[in-house]
Amino acid sequence: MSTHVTAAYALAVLGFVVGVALAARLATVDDVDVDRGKFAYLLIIPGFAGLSYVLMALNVGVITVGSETIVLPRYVDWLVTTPLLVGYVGYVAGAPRRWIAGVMAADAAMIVTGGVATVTTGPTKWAFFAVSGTFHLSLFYVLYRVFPGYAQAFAKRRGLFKLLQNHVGLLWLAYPLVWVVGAPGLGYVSAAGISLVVAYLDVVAKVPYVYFVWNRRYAFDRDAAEA
Ligand code: RET
Repeated sequence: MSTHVTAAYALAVLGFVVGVALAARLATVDDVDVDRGKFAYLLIIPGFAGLSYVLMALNVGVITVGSETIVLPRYVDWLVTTPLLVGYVGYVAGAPRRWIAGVMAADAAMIVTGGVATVTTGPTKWAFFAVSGTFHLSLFYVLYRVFPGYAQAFAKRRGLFKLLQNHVGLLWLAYPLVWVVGAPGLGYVSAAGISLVVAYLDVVAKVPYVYFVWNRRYAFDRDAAEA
C-alpha cells in the first residue's frame, strides 16, 4: 500500500477520534433533558470506523477472492455503522420501530450484496451491484417518503431531521459512483486514488453527522416531543 494511502488512513483515524470525543461529550452533557442512551449509540459510529481504519492503516484484512480484492475492515465497518447512521435518522424523525428496523435491514442488505459484487466477476458482479443499488434506492424511499410524515409531529426535531436526511441522501450517492469507476467496477481510477476518496467520504459521512446532532441536541429536549 502506498505511503499516501497509509497517511490518509492515519488522518482519517484522527478525524474519527474527534468524532468519538464529540459523541462522548454528547452522551454525558447535562444541559439538555434527554434519554442519554439514545446519544450513546452515536459513539459506535466513529468508534467502530476508527478501529477499522487502524486495521486498514496496518494493511490488515485485505482479502483476495480469485482476481478480486476486498478490504474487509471497510465492509465490516459499513455493515455495522451505516445501518446506525440511517436508523438514527428515523429515530430523529420519530418513526416507529418497525420502519427503523426495516431501513436498517435494507441498508445491511445493500452492504452485503455490494460486498458480494466486489469479490465476484462478470455478470454476477453486475447482478449483485444492481441488487445492492436497489436496496440503496429503497433507503431513499424511506428517507424522503416515509420518515418526513413522522417528523411533522416533532416541531423541534424537524430541522435536525432535514439536515441528516440530506446529509445521508446526498453524500451516500458518491459511494456507488466511486465503486463503478474504481477497481471493483470498471477500473478507470487507481486503487490508491479510490482509497483516498473513500477515506475522505467516510470521515465526512460520520464526523459532521455527530456534530450536527451535538449542535442541535436541544431538539431532543423532552418537551420537544410535542407537536
Ligand atoms: C456499494 C457497491 C454496490 C452498490 C452500492 C454501494 C453503496 C454503498 C454505500 C456506502 C456507504 C457508506 C458509508 C460509510 C460511512 O463511513 C457497496 C459501494 C449502492 C452507500 C456512508
